[in-house]
Amino acid sequence: MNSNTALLIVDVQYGFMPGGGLAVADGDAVVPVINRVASLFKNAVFTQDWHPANHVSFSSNHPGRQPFETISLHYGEQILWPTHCVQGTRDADLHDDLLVPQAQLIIRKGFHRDVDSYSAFMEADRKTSTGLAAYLKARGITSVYLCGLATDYCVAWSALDARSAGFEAAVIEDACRAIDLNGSLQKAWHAMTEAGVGRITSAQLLAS
Ligand code: VGL
Ligand code: ZN
Repeated sequence: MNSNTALLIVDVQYGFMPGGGLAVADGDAVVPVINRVASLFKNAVFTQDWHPANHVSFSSNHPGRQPFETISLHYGEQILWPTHCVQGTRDADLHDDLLVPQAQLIIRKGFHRDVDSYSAFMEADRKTSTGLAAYLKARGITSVYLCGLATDYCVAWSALDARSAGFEAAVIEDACRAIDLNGSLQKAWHAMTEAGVGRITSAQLLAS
């Protein structure tokens, strides 16, 4: 992979693994796939969902509400999630078996109590930048490949924002797993296809 391409490894954390706070089915299956493709990339960035315990996205912080219900917040609709990836807990740790020593940046997101952030680039208020686009541009990156968890939330939102910020973007589909809530996976792929996000497998990448 040439030096203007980066791998964006989204939220490969215990909270999204089987047994985690917001478990994604088969979430741990992405780890060996990511390790295989990562060796192709000179540049890699991790994201880490990093919530305070009183975060607005947790149903536990809204008395009478259940996980996966939706509420209306100042920036729009918010899905209420089970408590996950609380700062400093094991649930928030990146998976121990990830082997990507060339990654030099970890973007932590969802830190602000009142705003969620699925995307690695922009918080859910659509105003607060994480700084990732400027970082990538400063390093001459023009194209990003995405992998991790979950396909239909943090991977998809990051891929869409990568396109909005002017990057080429492609999702490595077998290096992701989805939550798939009320058709969210199909909706996410539709939106990504419309936005010009590519779709590739790890086998295609490794053979290229
Ligand atoms: C995610 C829901 C809430 C994700 C993070 O990583 O896709 N989904 N927080
Ligand atoms: Zn989260």
